[in-house]
Amino acid sequence: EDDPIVVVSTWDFGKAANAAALARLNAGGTPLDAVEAGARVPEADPDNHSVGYGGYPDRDGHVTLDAIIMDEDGRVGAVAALEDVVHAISVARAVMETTPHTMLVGEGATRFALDQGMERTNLLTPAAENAWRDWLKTADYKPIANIENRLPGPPGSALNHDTIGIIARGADGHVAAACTTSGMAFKMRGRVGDSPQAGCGLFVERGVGAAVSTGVGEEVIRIAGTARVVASMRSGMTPQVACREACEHIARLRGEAIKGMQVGFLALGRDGTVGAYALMPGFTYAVTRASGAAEVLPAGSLF
Ligand code: SD4
Repeated sequence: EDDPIVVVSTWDFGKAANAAALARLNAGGTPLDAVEAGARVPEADPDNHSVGYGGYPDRDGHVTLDAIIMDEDGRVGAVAALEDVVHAISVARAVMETTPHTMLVGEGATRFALDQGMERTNLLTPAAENAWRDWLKTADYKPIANIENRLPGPPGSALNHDTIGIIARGADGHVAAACTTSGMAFKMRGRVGDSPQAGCGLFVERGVGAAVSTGVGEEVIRIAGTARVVASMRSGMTPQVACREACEHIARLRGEAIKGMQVGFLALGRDGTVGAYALMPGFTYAVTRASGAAEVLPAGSLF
């Protein structure tokens, strides 16, 4: 764990994102460059139905993206309910670097992205549109993360995807994080989840570390989940114990209401220690060290 360079991210598909992030670090990029490069991988992947291009739409058929990027100097930029632009994370970064604000939403966010020279793209792929039309037959919204797992496709197939949260630590020990998603499939129009909100989808604090979250955003927002995980680490908990504590708090607070819902936290401590925990089994995360050696690990779970 004394190797300062490490990239961690949520879910199996985080491995490809980590590789892109590590390549940026190795090419002299900052941790911010690295997490942006990593987040762009699933954003561009049409087979990932909960991030970027190919994401499942809201119930009115619009793909809307939420993303945030943050570093340990308290620099933060985010977009919510962004439409027609693939790389929400790069729009978030531009918000951080070129505006006096921390978040732009909806039409204003799209206009800003186009002004920045980004391309307008229809994000709704035929596969995602078909899934939406199928869903419309019942229009039964179950706010269950990994809702796409219940659609045809074996577990671990391209359908088995979710929001990405990614944390990178560079050679100098500095940390940055990013989180990007198309949110819960078939959400109400205008719904914004945890992902683009600082302290919910991610949080970074100098000298402490960082945390990211995935799963049913409403449950993360109720406890300002990643702000809590990082605060717990600040007061001495290991990343693993801090992630577990946040899950326990959700369970305590919500009882029966969270039955069948998934929330997962992933955290990186100051010393490079990685920890993760989830409400339900099935949450995995990818850890990539400087050598390029990558592993995908299952997180512990409360239930
Ligand atoms: C959200 N946390 O919008 C995200 C969803 C997610 O698809 O993690 N999965 O609530």
